[in-house]
Amino acid sequence: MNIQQTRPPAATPNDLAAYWMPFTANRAFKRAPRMLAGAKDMHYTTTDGRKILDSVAGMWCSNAGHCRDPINEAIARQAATLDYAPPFQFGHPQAFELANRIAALAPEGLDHVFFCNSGSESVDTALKIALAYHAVRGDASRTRLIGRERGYHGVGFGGISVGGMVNNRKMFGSLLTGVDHLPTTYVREKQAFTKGEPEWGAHLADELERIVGIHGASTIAAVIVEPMAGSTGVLVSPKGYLQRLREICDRHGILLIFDEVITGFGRLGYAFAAERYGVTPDIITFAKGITNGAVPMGGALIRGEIYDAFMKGPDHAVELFHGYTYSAHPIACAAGLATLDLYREEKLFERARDLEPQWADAVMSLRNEPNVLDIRTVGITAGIDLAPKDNAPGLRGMEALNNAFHDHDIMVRVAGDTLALTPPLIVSEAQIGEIIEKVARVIRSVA
Ligand code: PXG
Repeated sequence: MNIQQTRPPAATPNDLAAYWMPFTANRAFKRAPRMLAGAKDMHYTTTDGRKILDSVAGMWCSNAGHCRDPINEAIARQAATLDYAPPFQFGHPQAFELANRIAALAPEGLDHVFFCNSGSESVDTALKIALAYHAVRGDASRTRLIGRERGYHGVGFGGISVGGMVNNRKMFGSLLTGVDHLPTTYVREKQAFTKGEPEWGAHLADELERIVGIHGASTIAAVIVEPMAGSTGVLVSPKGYLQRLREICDRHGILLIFDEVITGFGRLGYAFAAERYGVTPDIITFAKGITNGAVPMGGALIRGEIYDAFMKGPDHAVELFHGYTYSAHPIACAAGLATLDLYREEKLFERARDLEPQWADAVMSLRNEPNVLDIRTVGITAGIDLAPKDNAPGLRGMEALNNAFHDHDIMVRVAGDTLALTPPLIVSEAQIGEIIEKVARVIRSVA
């Protein structure tokens, strides 16, 4: 080992210039960095040794809490045994085992898994499979994709095309052609301060009929929605909305894709939100929680009939021209298997379900804090809309994130002026109390 390898890493790099940080106010960050050095269970530690309560599971990822030994040990074992295996024309046992395990958690019928490395890739994968499915069946005029206003489906060109958050779209050209958007399901006047699914709004799914009326069902390949729109600030599906989308899709031969990158693996109290809502889509995308965030991984769960439609033609021929160098990476698969074991052993999905009423009550207790315009909750999530400061949308949110970290030892997420709370599912009742107390102080600090 040379000297460089044995030297302990500097606590804080002294030059922050080279790293162009993603989705970050780079200049503000580099003036006052929020630097993380370690993590365990419900807490991060900072480079200056403070303990920060994690109220967001990293970024909706670490549902079992941080640095869990069984996951770390599985990663280390796998790295020492099979570090990399080419996924095209070769396999390794953990990939098949993990696919089986994920399919077993999914609603009946969703029994094939395509692996990739992120939520964005999982969305591109789902959209491409939807288009190709219609093509292999001789229905190649079905090319139109339908997303939703305020939807977030990652940052690939497919994902930003069907996504509906303007800042993620407006700088990037004409995007995919042939995309339409459903309206958002969120209307504050009708839904403010709802715990769980709002009563009002199922009829907004009928907008899909209107879109069919404009373009013709024979041109539409798929509809993609998040069962709970997370990134835009926790927008909960109204009661009956997803059922209605399913019915309309069925009527017109349109595939329904649920983007469960956030809602998968327990966030709403079930393995997938599809189960909570009793609605089975044709494709589910997942990422984040599959490895507890410890190794990048994403994927798409596919209905058997879709898979079967591709399994035609000569035996030696590749059936789908799609895949990634790191699809089903052995270390990600090992982390995924250990993560699913942990979720099962600690009954974390059930735990989330049991905690939901208490969580919702606790979060709603913030409704009289200054500038709170709305609070939404579902599963172990919450969105808290704060009034924007005059002429400076997003400033109050950024100040809240910053004050939370520097002054109140808690990590929160913000989307504009909306705070999002999504703690690891191991959160204790006492820690829920601590989150609420700290967030109340944060909200007051930006009053
Ligand atoms: N789909 C959904 C529904 C997501 O929430 C992605 C796709 C993309 O995943 P990748 O792995 O490519 O980032 C996401 C990502 C937030 C936040 O603050 C949410 C996400 C990413 C970053 C921030 O809520 N979700």
